[in-house]
Amino acid sequence: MTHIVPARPADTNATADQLRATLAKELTEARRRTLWLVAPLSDEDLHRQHDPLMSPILWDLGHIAAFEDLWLTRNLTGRIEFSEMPGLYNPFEHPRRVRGTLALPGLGEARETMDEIRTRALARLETADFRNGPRLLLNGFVYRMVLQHEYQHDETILQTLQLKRGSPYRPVERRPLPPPIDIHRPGEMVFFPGGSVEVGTNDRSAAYDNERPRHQVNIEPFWIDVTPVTNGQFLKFVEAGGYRRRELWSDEGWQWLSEADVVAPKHWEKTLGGWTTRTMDLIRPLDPARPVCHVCYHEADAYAKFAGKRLPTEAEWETAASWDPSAGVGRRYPWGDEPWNPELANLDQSAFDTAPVGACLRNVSPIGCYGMIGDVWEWTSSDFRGYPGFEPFPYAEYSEAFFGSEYKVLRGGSWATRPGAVRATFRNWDYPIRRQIFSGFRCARDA
Ligand code: AVJ
Ligand code: FE
Repeated sequence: MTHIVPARPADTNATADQLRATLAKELTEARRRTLWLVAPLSDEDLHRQHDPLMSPILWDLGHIAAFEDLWLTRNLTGRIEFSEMPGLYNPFEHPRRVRGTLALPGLGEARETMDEIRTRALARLETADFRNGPRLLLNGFVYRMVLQHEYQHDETILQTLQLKRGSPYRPVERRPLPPPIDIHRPGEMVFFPGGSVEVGTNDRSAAYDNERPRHQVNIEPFWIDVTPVTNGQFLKFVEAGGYRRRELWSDEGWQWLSEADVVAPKHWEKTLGGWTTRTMDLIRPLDPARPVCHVCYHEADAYAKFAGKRLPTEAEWETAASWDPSAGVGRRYPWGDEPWNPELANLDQSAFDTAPVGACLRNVSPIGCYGMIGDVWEWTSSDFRGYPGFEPFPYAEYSEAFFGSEYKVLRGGSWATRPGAVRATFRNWDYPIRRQIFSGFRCARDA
């Protein structure tokens, strides 16, 4: 009697090999980028704590490698014994403000450790089973989690470099940006008629736990700005005494303002010739066409009140960014499901600046909002909380530990975000007083 072996789909191995090759290539590319960003830095710049809010860059490098070791070699199949590695590079054991006092290795030693961990991770990848393994490995999820972790720390490093002490950071090279375009009136809005939409995702191959599950929400009709609020618009708020008008600020915002002693967005400076802004080593006269950047939630909220508007909720933001009313589906990106390229949005760091709003003509959502992905993270009015039915996966310290009313959600990524780390459903969060992030906003209004 012939033994009938159930046929395996012919491409099973080929597909797994392809996935292995793709992931290996992405890991290599991610590391090349990280090292490219830090290449111009001296040993002193790498070890220094440039700001109490930020780690020494060497800590980020060691932490990137330790996280990779934890997830891609030690935790890959067995049960997850700890969710963050113990020791020097555990973020919970050592808050950012004290990381300058840790005994961090030199760059040479750090790079040896990074290489050694990478070699083991790549060797282990060769035998990874993406189909029958634990959920962590299914479809290669854990590799994309580790990749996104490195991408996110690249943006963290760029925040540090924007705050750098001593001589400003000078990038090795800058990708050119599209010229300004004169088709949108500042503050112009589009209408969404309301109704039942879906937000979030059920994807388990790349999405974070906080993006799941996909769920229905009922949205009231609303208006939302076609572009992020520009420097030109925000300057009107500054010049109208916005920072001194109590009635524009929430109690919490006013409290922050009285302690912070702030009169304009971070990195704006008033000179005899007018306001200037600085991005890394580039100081220029305030460009009215670029999105305002480095504002905290309270400044965004006060501006919105000044303009007779409000901030969007994150469900409104996601609807405006990705909901296609005619198809009744959400897109991965405003422009569709096509993977990012430099013409679609200002992402991926190498421009080292924001672009004029609306300049990426294809960066438009079905309802007509421009620039929802890239340039600046956009503050929403929503607290960072789990969606209905949220389940922590694979570790509670990524998202769940931060749920509650302390953090506000930001959406859409910035010029400093790597494309693999953002999509219409991606949720970022920070304290409402924070301005070190590449953060701006757009406004909404009730119908
Ligand atoms: C998602 C940007 C808020 O930096 O705290 C990095 C990302 N989590 N390592 C952060 C993160 C663990 C996280 N944010
Ligand atoms: Fe981290």
